[in-house]
Amino acid sequence: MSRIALYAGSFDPVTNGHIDVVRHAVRLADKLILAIGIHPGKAPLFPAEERLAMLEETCAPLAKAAKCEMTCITFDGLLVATAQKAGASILIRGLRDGTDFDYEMQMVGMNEAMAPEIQTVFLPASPMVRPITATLVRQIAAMGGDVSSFVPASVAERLKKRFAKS
Ligand code: COD
Repeated sequence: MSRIALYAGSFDPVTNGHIDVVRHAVRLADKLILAIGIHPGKAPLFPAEERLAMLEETCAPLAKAAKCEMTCITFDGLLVATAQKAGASILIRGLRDGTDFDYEMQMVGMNEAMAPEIQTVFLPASPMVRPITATLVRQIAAMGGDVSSFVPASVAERLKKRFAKS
């Protein structure tokens, strides 16, 4: 039986923290779905198509190396409904600290009540990427700071271009 896992996030933009999670997830699943959540009321820095492109270009090599099939999608609405529709039996979540843990435990409880057949798996952040958040990366890039330690080079380049325009 093929093991399908889904890892959802805003990925605005994908960071080395997200990539660390993907690096571990591709070893657990036969197929990994990277799902970008679209919030109708929230204006992202990067449009969904660009976030998809960044996920594809940075994560596909990891999936290939682990012989894991990988697809990137966007979704709105419920995470568990998206997982069910995609045939995923595992929800991957990254854990950085106690704040993540408290929030994630609430989500697990609610998601499990709605979809008991789907198992959430927490992957602990590696020490080097633990402090990274996409929010801080956007903030640093907006102020002209160097984000090259926090995101892949191609993403740093897109951030530079994005803020050069504004
Ligand atoms: N190290 C390790 N993990 C990390 C790091 C890092 N440095 N940075 C982020 N992560 C992990 C996060 O802990 C999270 O697990 C995941 O990566 C995604 O992070 P983000 O910040 O990109 O995205 P979130 O946490 O804002 O989640 C966006 C979703 C779209 C997934 C979320 O809003 C959602 O689940 N929406 C669906 C609505 C729904 O189903 N609601 C009911 C829930 S009970």
